[in-house]
Amino acid sequence: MASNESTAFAVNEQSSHACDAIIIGAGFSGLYQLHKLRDELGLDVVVLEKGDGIGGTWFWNRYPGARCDSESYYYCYSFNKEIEQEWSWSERYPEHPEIRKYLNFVADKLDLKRDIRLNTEVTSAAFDDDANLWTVQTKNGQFFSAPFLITAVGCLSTANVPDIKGLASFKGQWYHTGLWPHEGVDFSGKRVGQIGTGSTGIQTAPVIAEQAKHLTVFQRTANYSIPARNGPVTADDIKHTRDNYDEIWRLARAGTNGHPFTISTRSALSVSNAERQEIYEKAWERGGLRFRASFSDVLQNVEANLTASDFLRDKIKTVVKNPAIAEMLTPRDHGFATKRPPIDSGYFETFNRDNVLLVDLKAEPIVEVTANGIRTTKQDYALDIIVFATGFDALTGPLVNLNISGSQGIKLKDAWAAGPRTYLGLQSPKFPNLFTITGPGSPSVLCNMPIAIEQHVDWITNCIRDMRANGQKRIEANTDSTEKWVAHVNEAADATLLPMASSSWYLGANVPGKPRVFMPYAGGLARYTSICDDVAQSGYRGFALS
Ligand code: NA7
Repeated sequence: MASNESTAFAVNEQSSHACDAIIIGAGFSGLYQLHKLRDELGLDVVVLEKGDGIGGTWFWNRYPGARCDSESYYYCYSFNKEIEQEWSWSERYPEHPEIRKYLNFVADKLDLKRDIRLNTEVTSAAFDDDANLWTVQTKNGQFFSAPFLITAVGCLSTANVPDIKGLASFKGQWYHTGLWPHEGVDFSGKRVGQIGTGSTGIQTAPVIAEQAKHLTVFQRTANYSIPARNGPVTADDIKHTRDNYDEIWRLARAGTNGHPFTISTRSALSVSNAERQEIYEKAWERGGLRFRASFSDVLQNVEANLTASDFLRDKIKTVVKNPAIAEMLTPRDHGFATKRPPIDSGYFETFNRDNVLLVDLKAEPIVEVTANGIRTTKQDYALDIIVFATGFDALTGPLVNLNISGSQGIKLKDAWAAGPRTYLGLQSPKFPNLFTITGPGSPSVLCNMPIAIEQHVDWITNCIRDMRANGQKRIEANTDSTEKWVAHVNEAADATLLPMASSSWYLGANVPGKPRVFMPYAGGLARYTSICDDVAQSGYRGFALS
């Protein structure tokens, strides 16, 4: 017994690693943060990554049809001209393997992999007040310590598998889209049940329907969707983008959502019905998230929102042949874009197929999963495979699950029990020297992510650079600045229609028991960036530095 204990201790001692900064996660955020701290500040940095490859969100989300809703030419880094000029995307919306290929290309080009530890899952992180040091423990028994801890864990990385009675008794296979098997799933000849019709469910249903014998879609909340109009990127597109990257990035940073297009300055209510219809029609034909930018007030004014919602509801009727099914698919309980708007490739058309059935869970809730399928209050559906497209414990889930204890041992899960409390989404009081890239309270998921990530990473890097230049060892968000920021996040959300959608994951409503708090900052990326810059220029107002 004694010898076992001493052996275990020796292993831990041997595997403990001290460095200047620890980054958790090797997706878009972790890779860029590593590059900035290591190659610009010259720090000794380690990235700890749970997966056996890099890619973050895109390492895990490999479900059929998984692709990004931002367009490829701007779903990428903007910090390196060579990468910009050397890389070319093949499709308007990048599919998951191509995004991983891109991130591997970047990592190889910048020689990042030598500082990334794969298969290294963080199980806890604790702050030592006396030494101003974070110590991180991993599942394989390693310890890492550093003055700075930076989470780059993504906002949508904790799978939400609903706790449905009887799931363990199911004789078939079940999968969550966010934890998809790398070898893929063979749907041929299978009866598949898909639960969930968010962005993921809307992407995957058409692909599963083509491959499976039969698909039953279990829908709790009907959703709006805009056609993606995906297609190949041409040589002319690539040349045009490469020639115009400076302007593309300027536009992306100047906007609300980090997309390089401007939101119209006209109200939807300022034009005639005919003109409005024509504008929506053009946006529908062009496809993608840009539809939302057709007018200035789609997300600000209920009447304006209704014009967009009605337009999209009518489109469902024109696509879906069976009027009863079209009605089931028509969202009636929330306005367009008050929940994250999906974009699709043939979603509504899928319900015209003979091998696809739609089940309305509001009319017949799921009672249980049986050995042979799903039982609702009305009937049994025999299934071979269940696909959970049921989303994520968004924003807070990935952070709370790291089991973080801050100053005086306070746990992040307790500090955030009533909802996340951050200053600028970057730090939380009592968690000194811990930075949360795209944390709750920042624009994060309301943006094209790489642009939001770069803004955060640049700010964090500059902050650490300034601290080192000034001989400061500790930075901690003040409680009063945090309370004011939380109030401002609520105020920014309330100035939009976003809080209207009571089942939105922006509010945490998709996870039973999670506090209902609007989590991302809805004041827009440009405004947010200028607030962060101003805070830094003022000598980090709202933070305590020592
Ligand atoms: P979402 O958008 O959270 O969608 C999850 C879907 O699953 C949604 O339709 C939910 O219905 C449904 N859901 C969740 N729990 C259940 C249970 N218990 N029973 C039935 N249906 C359920 O996740 P996605 O993965 O689609 O998208 C996440 C983001 O990834 C997306 O917004 C983009 O930013 C990229 P609900 O609407 O809650 O009634």
